[in-house]
Amino acid sequence: MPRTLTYKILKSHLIEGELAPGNEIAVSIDQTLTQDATGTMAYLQFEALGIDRVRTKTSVSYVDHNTLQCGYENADDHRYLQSVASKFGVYFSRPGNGICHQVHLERFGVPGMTLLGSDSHTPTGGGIGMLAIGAGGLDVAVAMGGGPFYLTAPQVVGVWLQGNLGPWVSAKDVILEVLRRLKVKGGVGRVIEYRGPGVETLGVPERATIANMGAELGATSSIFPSDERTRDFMKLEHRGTHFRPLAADPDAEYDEEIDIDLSKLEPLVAQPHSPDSVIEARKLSKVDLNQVAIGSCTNSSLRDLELVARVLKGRKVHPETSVALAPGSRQVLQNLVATGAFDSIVSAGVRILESACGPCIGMGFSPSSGTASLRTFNRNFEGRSGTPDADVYLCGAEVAVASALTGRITDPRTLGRPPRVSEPESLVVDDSMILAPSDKPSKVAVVRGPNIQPLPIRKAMGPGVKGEVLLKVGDNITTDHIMPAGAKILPLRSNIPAISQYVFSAVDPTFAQRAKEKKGGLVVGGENYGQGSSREHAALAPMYLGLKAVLAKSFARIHCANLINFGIVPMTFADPKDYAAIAQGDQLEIPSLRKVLTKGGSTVEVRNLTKKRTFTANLSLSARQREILVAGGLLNLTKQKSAGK
Ligand code: MIC
Ligand code: SF4
Repeated sequence: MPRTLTYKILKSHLIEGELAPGNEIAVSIDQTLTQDATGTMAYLQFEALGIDRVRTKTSVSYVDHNTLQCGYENADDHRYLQSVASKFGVYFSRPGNGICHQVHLERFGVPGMTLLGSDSHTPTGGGIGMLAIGAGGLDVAVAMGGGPFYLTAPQVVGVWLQGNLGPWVSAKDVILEVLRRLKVKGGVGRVIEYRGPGVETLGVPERATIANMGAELGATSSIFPSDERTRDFMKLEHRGTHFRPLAADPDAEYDEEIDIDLSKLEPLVAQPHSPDSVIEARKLSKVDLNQVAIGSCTNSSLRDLELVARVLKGRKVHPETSVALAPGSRQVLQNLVATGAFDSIVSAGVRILESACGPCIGMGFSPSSGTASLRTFNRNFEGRSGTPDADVYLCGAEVAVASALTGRITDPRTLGRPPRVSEPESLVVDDSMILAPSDKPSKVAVVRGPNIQPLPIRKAMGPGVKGEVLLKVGDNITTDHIMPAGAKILPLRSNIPAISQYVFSAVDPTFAQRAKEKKGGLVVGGENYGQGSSREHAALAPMYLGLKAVLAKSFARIHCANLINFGIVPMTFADPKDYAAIAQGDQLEIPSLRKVLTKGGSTVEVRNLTKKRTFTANLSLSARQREILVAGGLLNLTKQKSAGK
């Protein structure tokens, strides 16, 4: 039977389940990655599993999010991560070495392998033909321990690319076009597979940009074939022996097909406050910019930054606009220095930031109040920049650099002929910031500073659920709404009691206090609840506050899995009209929830005691997920099983 590339890789890694869209399957994981903001929890969970060494082919721990050290917290985390990596067999990419996805692509990714990462942009690895998936830290911890990863076998969307990108049009415009068509929940339950003659016109960094931002579609992953361009990239990285060609069978069938003629695209921009609010750059020429930021795991490859440097050569950035640039990796930075491109960037008046996530996650460089910021990033959710009333626009390197010169959003085609950026003939490759794990693990002591607090664990589920609707929210609520990030809150990622004070703080600052006073309760959400990041803190911290269940119209994949992993029951409205009939403050009761879960029931009666009405909620859960919920979470279940109960 002809297969898509996605299903070829799934088949070669299948451990359990029937490989057909919609079924729960388990696959083996070859590689894992973690980053610091989700990694401390993932390694605490790994330690709790009681396994002495990782069992993957390669596991890497990156430090790229929490690099501002305005106190002991982040530095404590880094020391813990370095020591725990060394002890348990994990490579450690030191702070300053770059953003996990960029470095992983350069130094570790292998076509055809599976990669599970505790970050939603892990699918960047799809740029070299990996099946790379983002997940919560606990799922990654289990995979590090050699356990399988459970997922719903996806549908596969085939995106047929043809033609060549025109001058000043880039890979970012391809993914913005896909977002314009499919929207932020159009990829849920699906893998986006790129194919067609247009693929070979894109190099690996460009493919990685497209695969990266498939996360904004809610997709399980995105993937490109592995071909001669992949071979060139791997050779440049001195890893030619890891190359293998891979493609879908020519007559493979797709669940949906989309055609994109690259030559018809033009420079695009996503407007505030959603990555799918896409419009042509030329239509935004009246937007004055307080700042331009170039970087993030989406657009900070050597290709992008060489382009930026060539445009800036001999020019100055606009005096009213602050322009910052963060190279995706130290390798990118070293090569910019080697080619002289770095000089053009610095001479133009660009502020140079550390090679890390930085402003993408609100770690510095927040815009000034009520102004507009143009960023080559992937997310522009309200408040994520650190400035609640800022307008953040997203674009590729071409639009960003043109706008940096003029101080307003500018279609780069107005600059005349674009500079030529060809693939380099060789690269500076220096792995000295990647530390191999110890070969004497018993001698390594794990260092736990005061910022590393123990993991809270939930008790097994009671017979039913009763509680108040603590909050009712609308559609497309992001994990940035549920558990905000930024320079102030991120350093508390290893301290759940402390971070839980900020749950929903930007939506309703009284949430945490009320949840505690009421000893927990429920949250009601609209469509695509929990879109965005993989941060399990968006489940773990609400669990700590006593959240028992979330009733929504639909859920985003990773957040739904995280809720289950921490014993919070995700339920959907059988009739979306019932959403309207609930108000914040209503008392809900589901008396026999545990019984229904145990018996495999797919629906449950919910009583609204305040409104004196009853309605039906759906439980779309596998047998495994029900077991996890009844046990009060995956760690409890794993412990029970290993104790033979
Ligand atoms: C993000 O881009 O939102 C993050 C920060 O990288 C998150 C992970 C986190 O919250 O630590 C993600 O994308 O998963
Ligand atoms: Fe870092 Fe931003 Fe990429 Fe998340 S999206 S990994 S914060 S650069």
